[in-house]
Formats: sequence, structure tokens, C-alpha cells
Amino acid sequence: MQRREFLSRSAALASAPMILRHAGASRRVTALHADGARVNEWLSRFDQVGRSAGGINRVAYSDADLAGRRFTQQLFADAGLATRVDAAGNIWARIDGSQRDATPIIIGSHVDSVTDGGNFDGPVGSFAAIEVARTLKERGEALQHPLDVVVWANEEGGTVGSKCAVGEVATVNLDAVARSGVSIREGIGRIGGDIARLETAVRRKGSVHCYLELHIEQGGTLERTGRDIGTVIGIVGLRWYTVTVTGFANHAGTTPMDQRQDALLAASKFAVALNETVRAEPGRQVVTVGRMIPSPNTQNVIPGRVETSIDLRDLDEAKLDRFAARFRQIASEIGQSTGTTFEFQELIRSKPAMSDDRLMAAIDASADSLGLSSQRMPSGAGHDAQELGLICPMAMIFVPSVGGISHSPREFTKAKDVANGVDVLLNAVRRADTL
Ligand code: HGY
Ligand code: MN
Ligand code: MN
Repeated sequence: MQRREFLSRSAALASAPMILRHAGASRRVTALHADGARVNEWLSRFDQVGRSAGGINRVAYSDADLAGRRFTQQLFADAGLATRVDAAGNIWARIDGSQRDATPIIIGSHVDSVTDGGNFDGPVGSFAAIEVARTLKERGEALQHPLDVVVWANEEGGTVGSKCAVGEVATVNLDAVARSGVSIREGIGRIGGDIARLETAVRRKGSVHCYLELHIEQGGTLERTGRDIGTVIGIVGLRWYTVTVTGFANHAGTTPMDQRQDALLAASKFAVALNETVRAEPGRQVVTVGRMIPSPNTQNVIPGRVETSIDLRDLDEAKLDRFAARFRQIASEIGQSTGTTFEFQELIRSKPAMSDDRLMAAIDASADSLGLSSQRMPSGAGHDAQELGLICPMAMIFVPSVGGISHSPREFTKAKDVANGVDVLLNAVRRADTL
């Protein structure tokens, strides 16, 4: 897609009212149903894997992540699907198609979580993909295209596994320390990958028929409009940075106020300035300062150092570039006025991605055929699908999040909505197979 078209669509998208689509009763085609109850049973058992006091902690490369991956591999085995782990740590299974030389349809998601997260972000799409393959196998229904089912590694650390799979590993800082405390480089080895052979995990542009992913919405739009299904029209691009602010640790009592180099004061001014800068401009851009770790973090010492973070997102890549440059300017202004220095380390960047029109139509038609209402909508969350969009047509299916809550132990999606999502994924795969 030309950049101009992308920008005009994403600008239109950013401001357009949601395009509502109603179930076309007259155009229903008999649809296939998967076993949604089975998927919900897997989810309820999975809820105990990697759960701690704060919520779900299956953070990538941790022991809880390893337990989550073992649980998931057992689901593949129960479905009669042999799995392999690629050099990036992604888990794969394949069902052959009737057309031997056809490129594969890929479906899947992730099972790693954020810190103190929920049980639905990732597993709903991963388990649905296993269920789709299992249903097709049990019915003896062969697609023309091979069907690859994947569980991506370390989605929450910046779609690392899928970046490796599309040849974008250069945009990943492999020495960054993941939430589990190990570096990405080390973590890939922990989950069965092989950092020295990452190029063997790469799928080339043109080698994949299409990619479809079911995911919880992680926002409140579907709940607000009362629609069953979201057909995702585009996924925001994102930039993640670690910013280190350096001042001078000194005595809290004897250092006069005008002779301080207070790193926490500087970092706090920075967080407020970023928020004001992004809110000053109309649009759907968002910025979050999620971490702020002072040292020595002691009552009576002026903080000499702060490690903080930036998560910046928008559908328009030029806007991301512009805000990133503005943030560096703000940092140097605050540094001047507080006697501190700011150092930016880029952790991850993901490009914005627009969905494929034909796949979106397949999702809409699948929802219609199941008597479900649907609407077109953007994704404010990042997903593996945006990486796959670099090498093949992609689209996503959203199901409602209760209260629009996600990345929280209160994350929840109703059993009927999970079952609806699985059915739409199954029928969208069958339609995509004819494209
Ligand atoms: O951060 C995100 O948007 C996604 O949930 N990984
Ligand atoms: Mn996710
Ligand atoms: Mn997430």
C-alpha cells in the first residue's frame, strides 16, 4: 500500500466514527462451529499457570512462561498436532493442505504475559488457533493451503518472536533485559531457541498466504457499541525507550535547593512534559511513562539517577518520528534547567500496519454467517499481526474485554465471546483458503 494511501486511511480512521456493520440476516451461509466450550475449559485451567498474588506473571523467558509453554504444547499434543520450536523460540504445528505447493495460512498469538497481567491477552488467540486446527482435523476437512499454527515467543517484550520470524530482529535490542531479569539473547536459549541460528526462523515475503489472529480487544469499544466482533482495520506503530536521567546524589539536608542535580525531579518534569505535549495535539497518539526507578531510592538522599521509560504509539509513522524528536528536545531543555543529563536507549520499534481488505471482508462475512454483529475498528494495542503484515496480508478479529480492562488481573472476556471468536476465526480461515 502506498504511504499516501496509508496515511489518508489512517488519518480518516483516526477521526472517522466507527463503521458499524450489522449481521446481514438474509446473507447467512451455513457456518462451521468449533468447540468453544473446550477452549474455555483450557483457559480456566490455564488461569492457574503462572498466577501469583499480583495476577498472571507468565513473563517471557521466566519459569512461569516455560510452564505456560508446556501447558500449551500439551494442548497441541492432545489435538494430535506435533510441534517444533524454531530458533526464536516460537512454537509451530502444521496441518498439510490439499495443494502441496500452496503457501501456508498462519494463525496464532502468544501466551506470555505482562507483569501482574490477565489470563486472556494472548491465550484466547493461541488456544483458538489450536482449536481451529483440531476441529478441521476431527472433521477431516482439508484446506487447500497448509495451516500453520504458531505461539509467538515474547510478544509482550515487543513482539520479539514474530519480529525474528519476519526478518526484523535488527530492530530488537537483544541485550535488553526482559521483565524476567534475563536478556532477550539469553531468554531465547531458555525457551529452546538458538540465537546463533535466528536466520533459520525467518519466513520470506511472499512465502505466506496470509495471517489471521484472534485477540481480546483490550479496550471498551465493543462493550460500548454492543457489537460481538471487531474487524481490525489497522494496528498502531510503537516506539519503546529506556531513558536514564543522571544527576548527583547528595545529602537531602545539607544541600541548598539551588545547588541540587535532582534526577527524580528532572524525570518527573519530563513525564509531565511528554503527557502535555502529546495531549496538546488532536489525534489518537498516546504516550505512557510506565517505569520510574530512582537510585539510591533512599529517604534522605537526593536521587542521583533515574531509569524511566517511554511507550509512544500512533497509526502514523511520521508522527511517531516527530514526537520522538520533540521528546529528545524536551529532555535537553529539562537537563539544562536541572543540571542533569538524559540518555535515550531505543528498545523496540514496530511499524503501523493496515489490515488486508479481503481478509477483513472474510471476517465480516464469517461473523454475519454466524449471526454475529461486527464493526471495523483500529487496534491501540500492538500485536504480532503487525509484524506479519510486513511479509503477507494480515487481519485480526477482536472480541470484547469486560470494562475495556487489560494488562491487569481484572482482565476478563466472557465465555460466549471467546466461543464466538473461535467460530469467526475458523470460518475466516476457511474463507481465506479460497482467496
Ligand atoms: O503492549 C501492547 O500493546 C501489547 O499488549 N503487547
Ligand atoms: Mn497480546
Ligand atoms: Mn499485551
